[in-house]
Amino acid sequence: MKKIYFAGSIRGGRDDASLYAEIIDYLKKDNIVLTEHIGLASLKDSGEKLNDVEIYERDIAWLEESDLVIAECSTPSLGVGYELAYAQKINKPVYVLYKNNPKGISAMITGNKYYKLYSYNTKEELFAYLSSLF
Ligand code: 6K6
Repeated sequence: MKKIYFAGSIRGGRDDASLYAEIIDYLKKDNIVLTEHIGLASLKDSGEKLNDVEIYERDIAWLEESDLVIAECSTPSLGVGYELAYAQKINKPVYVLYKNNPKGISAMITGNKYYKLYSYNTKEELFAYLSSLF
Protein backbone atom coordinates (compact mmCIF):
# COMPACT_ATOMS: atom_id res chain seq x y z
CA MET A 1 0.00 0.00 0.00
CA LYS A 2 1.36 3.38 -1.00
CA LYS A 3 0.78 6.57 0.94
CA ILE A 4 -0.62 9.08 -1.52
CA TYR A 5 -0.76 12.83 -1.06
CA PHE A 6 -3.68 13.90 -3.24
CA ALA A 7 -3.73 17.63 -4.04
CA GLY A 8 -6.68 19.60 -5.40
CA SER A 9 -7.96 23.14 -5.26
CA ILE A 10 -9.67 24.46 -2.11
CA ARG A 11 -9.57 28.27 -1.99
CA GLY A 12 -8.70 28.28 -5.69
CA GLY A 13 -12.27 27.08 -6.35
CA ARG A 14 -14.33 23.98 -5.72
CA ASP A 15 -15.78 23.32 -9.19
CA ASP A 16 -13.99 19.95 -9.36
CA ALA A 17 -14.61 18.86 -5.76
CA SER A 18 -16.83 15.91 -6.75
CA LEU A 19 -14.18 14.72 -9.22
CA TYR A 20 -11.56 14.86 -6.43
CA ALA A 21 -13.89 12.71 -4.29
CA GLU A 22 -14.18 10.11 -7.07
CA ILE A 23 -10.41 10.01 -7.58
CA ILE A 24 -9.79 9.68 -3.83
CA ASP A 25 -12.36 6.86 -3.53
CA TYR A 26 -10.67 5.06 -6.39
CA LEU A 27 -7.17 5.48 -4.95
CA LYS A 28 -8.31 4.41 -1.47
CA LYS A 29 -9.24 0.94 -2.70
CA ASP A 30 -5.58 -0.13 -2.72
CA ASN A 31 -3.70 2.74 -1.08
CA ILE A 32 -3.74 5.15 1.82
CA VAL A 33 -4.79 8.66 0.83
CA LEU A 34 -3.41 11.03 3.45
CA THR A 35 -5.50 13.97 2.25
CA GLU A 36 -8.91 12.35 1.82
CA HIS A 37 -10.74 15.49 3.03
CA ILE A 38 -9.88 17.31 -0.25
CA GLY A 39 -12.95 15.78 -1.89
CA LEU A 40 -15.42 16.62 0.85
CA ALA A 41 -18.36 18.75 -0.27
CA SER A 42 -18.45 20.21 3.24
CA LEU A 43 -14.94 21.66 2.81
CA LYS A 44 -16.17 25.05 1.67
CA ASP A 45 -15.06 28.58 2.44
CA SER A 46 -15.51 28.17 6.17
CA GLY A 47 -12.68 25.63 5.99
CA GLU A 48 -11.61 23.20 8.65
CA LYS A 49 -11.40 23.79 12.37
CA LEU A 50 -7.63 24.14 12.14
CA ASN A 51 -6.10 27.56 11.61
CA ASP A 52 -3.93 28.25 8.55
CA VAL A 53 -0.62 27.60 10.36
CA GLU A 54 -1.91 24.26 11.62
CA ILE A 55 -3.18 23.34 8.12
CA TYR A 56 0.16 24.26 6.54
CA GLU A 57 2.23 22.33 9.08
CA ARG A 58 0.00 19.25 8.91
CA ASP A 59 -0.02 19.22 5.11
CA ILE A 60 3.76 19.61 4.86
CA ALA A 61 4.19 16.74 7.35
CA TRP A 62 1.89 14.59 5.16
CA LEU A 63 3.84 15.57 2.03
CA GLU A 64 7.07 14.48 3.73
CA GLU A 65 5.45 11.20 4.81
CA SER A 66 3.94 10.40 1.41
CA ASP A 67 5.34 7.97 -1.16
CA LEU A 68 3.96 9.94 -4.10
CA VAL A 69 1.87 12.95 -4.99
CA ILE A 70 -1.11 13.00 -7.33
CA ALA A 71 -2.52 16.43 -8.15
CA GLU A 72 -5.66 17.23 -10.13
CA CYS A 73 -4.78 20.65 -11.55
CA SER A 74 -7.71 21.58 -13.82
CA THR A 75 -8.82 24.26 -11.33
CA PRO A 76 -5.78 26.51 -10.75
CA SER A 77 -4.75 26.78 -7.10
CA LEU A 78 -1.85 28.60 -5.42
CA GLY A 79 -1.76 25.96 -2.69
CA VAL A 80 -1.50 23.08 -5.18
CA GLY A 81 1.24 24.91 -7.10
CA TYR A 82 3.17 25.33 -3.85
CA GLU A 83 2.73 21.65 -3.00
CA LEU A 84 3.99 20.60 -6.43
CA ALA A 85 7.15 22.66 -6.05
CA TYR A 86 7.69 21.41 -2.50
CA ALA A 87 7.19 17.78 -3.55
CA GLN A 88 9.82 18.17 -6.26
CA LYS A 89 12.30 19.66 -3.79
CA ILE A 90 11.95 16.61 -1.54
CA ASN A 91 12.15 14.23 -4.52
CA LYS A 92 8.67 12.73 -4.35
CA PRO A 93 7.26 11.28 -7.58
CA VAL A 94 4.60 13.73 -8.79
CA TYR A 95 1.71 12.95 -11.13
CA VAL A 96 -0.17 15.93 -12.54
CA LEU A 97 -3.62 15.33 -13.98
CA TYR A 98 -5.64 17.93 -15.87
CA LYS A 99 -8.54 18.17 -18.26
CA ASN A 100 -7.60 18.72 -21.86
CA ASN A 101 -8.96 22.16 -22.67
CA PRO A 102 -7.71 25.06 -24.79
CA LYS A 103 -6.71 27.19 -21.77
CA GLY A 104 -4.37 24.50 -20.48
CA ILE A 105 -2.58 24.89 -17.16
CA SER A 106 0.47 26.93 -16.14
CA ALA A 107 3.65 26.53 -18.22
CA MET A 108 5.49 26.38 -14.88
CA ILE A 109 3.91 22.94 -14.49
CA THR A 110 3.67 21.66 -18.07
CA GLY A 111 7.18 22.96 -18.82
CA ASN A 112 8.74 21.16 -15.86
CA LYS A 113 10.09 17.81 -17.01
CA TYR A 114 10.19 16.50 -13.45
CA TYR A 115 6.40 16.12 -13.38
CA LYS A 116 4.59 13.17 -14.92
CA LEU A 117 1.80 14.93 -16.81
CA TYR A 118 -1.46 13.41 -17.95
CA SER A 119 -4.14 15.38 -19.75
CA TYR A 120 -7.44 13.62 -20.28
CA ASN A 121 -10.70 14.08 -22.16
CA THR A 122 -12.96 11.71 -20.28
CA LYS A 123 -13.22 10.23 -16.82
CA GLU A 124 -12.76 6.78 -18.38
CA GLU A 125 -9.36 7.91 -19.67
CA LEU A 126 -8.48 9.37 -16.31
CA PHE A 127 -9.32 6.21 -14.36
CA ALA A 128 -7.61 3.97 -16.91
CA TYR A 129 -4.48 6.09 -16.41
CA LEU A 130 -4.74 5.85 -12.63
CA SER A 131 -5.12 2.07 -12.81
CA SER A 132 -1.97 1.91 -14.96
CA LEU A 133 0.03 3.57 -12.16
CA PHE A 134 -0.43 0.80 -9.59
C1 6K6 B 1 -10.72 25.11 3.48
C2 6K6 B 1 -11.55 26.04 2.86
C3 6K6 B 1 -10.96 27.24 2.97
O1 6K6 B 1 -9.76 27.07 3.64
C4 6K6 B 1 -9.64 25.79 3.94
C5 6K6 B 1 -8.46 25.26 4.64
N1 6K6 B 1 -8.34 23.87 4.62
C6 6K6 B 1 -7.37 23.10 4.10
N2 6K6 B 1 -7.37 21.86 4.55
C7 6K6 B 1 -6.48 21.00 4.05
N3 6K6 B 1 -5.58 21.27 3.07
C8 6K6 B 1 -5.57 22.50 2.59
C9 6K6 B 1 -6.44 23.49 3.09
N4 6K6 B 1 -6.20 24.61 2.42
C10 6K6 B 1 -5.22 24.34 1.51
N5 6K6 B 1 -4.85 23.05 1.61
C11 6K6 B 1 -3.84 22.35 0.77
O2 6K6 B 1 -3.54 23.20 -0.30
C12 6K6 B 1 -4.42 21.08 0.19
O3 6K6 B 1 -3.51 20.01 0.35
C13 6K6 B 1 -4.70 21.37 -1.28
O4 6K6 B 1 -4.05 20.42 -2.13
C14 6K6 B 1 -4.16 22.77 -1.53
C15 6K6 B 1 -5.27 23.74 -1.90
O5 6K6 B 1 -4.78 25.05 -1.93
P1 6K6 B 1 -5.76 26.30 -2.19
O6 6K6 B 1 -4.80 27.44 -2.46
O7 6K6 B 1 -6.61 25.99 -3.41
O8 6K6 B 1 -6.58 26.48 -0.95
